Amino acid sequence: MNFIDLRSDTFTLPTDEMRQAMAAAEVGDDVYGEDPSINQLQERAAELMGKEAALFMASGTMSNLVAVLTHCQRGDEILMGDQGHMFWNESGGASALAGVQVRLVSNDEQGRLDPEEVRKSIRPRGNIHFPPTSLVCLENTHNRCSGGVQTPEDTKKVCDVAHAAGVKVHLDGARIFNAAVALEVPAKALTQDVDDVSFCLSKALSCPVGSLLCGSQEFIDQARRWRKMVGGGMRQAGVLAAAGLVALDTMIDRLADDHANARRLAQGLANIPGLRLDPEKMQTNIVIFEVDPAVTSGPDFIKALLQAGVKVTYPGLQQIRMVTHRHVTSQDVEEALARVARVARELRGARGRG
Ligand code: TLP
Repeated sequence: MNFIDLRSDTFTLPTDEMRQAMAAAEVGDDVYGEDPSINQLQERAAELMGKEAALFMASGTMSNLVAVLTHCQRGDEILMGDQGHMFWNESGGASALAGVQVRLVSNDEQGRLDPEEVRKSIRPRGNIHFPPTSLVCLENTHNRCSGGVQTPEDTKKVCDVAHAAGVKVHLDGARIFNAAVALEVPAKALTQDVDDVSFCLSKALSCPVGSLLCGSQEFIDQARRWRKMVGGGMRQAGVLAAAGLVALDTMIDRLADDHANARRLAQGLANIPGLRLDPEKMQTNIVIFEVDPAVTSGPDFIKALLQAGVKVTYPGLQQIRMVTHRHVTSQDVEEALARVARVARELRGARGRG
């Protein structure tokens, strides 16, 4: 069976050009700051994000954790969206390892936070009963909100509220380039108001490993120690940076193809009875839809799709997520739609008979 793998853009494989660059990479000991390829990638990342400095990390999860460790003290409170990846998918690292209390504010359908709710949720320092708020975490694009994008204005509104209260803002920009391509703005327009941003090389950009944390020089100097503490100080990591440099040159503009495929996928899914989504709301490469419980349960739908050769994941009980990426062609999208339509029809038919 030829599977169509829509589980995640993390499944993208390194290109031949990346593999060649990795083999030829100039390397050194990065714990000593002496890996030339890592240094080049960090400079490039900082420049792209409009920040003073950057630090290479093993993963997006490590970048987000190190950002929290760097900005916060134990016993602080941090605010994040109730659909945030840092809340749902990072094993509770902020609480378990950084010792902060996580307070949730609502994400709207696009993954945005309401600046007024953020303002009201911030707790000041100086009252011994309160954990003081030290950080607000944003996410762009927003994974659990169907890859929704936040404009520079959306981001600025939250940053203005946070900064007025002396609170820092971290942006989980794992897919920041998807947002930049969708909005047709440079990535740094989306990061100019936040204090730091993390972005990933190992998602739609096709690298095997890697994420960059970017911020002020002072922030990055402190983050370097936290990264060492959590075991993220790597030695000849330049072999990984070499792939990252190729990715930044060759993998960003093509994200528009993934977005077009996701739009087509969403439109097709919306026409299948028993599936619910609004294709107009899909902005980047993540499509999330609901399965009508009258048709079947989400987990059973996933099993049936797998048997039909379509791999997907589930962000919620009746929800299915499909992610387009470099290995999914427009023909794959049509084939996936045909398979999904067949599975849904068969399940509806079986229900009808039952
Ligand atoms: N997301 C993964 C899963 O964890 C859900 C995926 O397949 O989408 N921030 C965001 C917004 C992410 O989507 C992810 C990964 C991360 C951080 C964590 O990155 P890694 O996997 O490199 O630790």
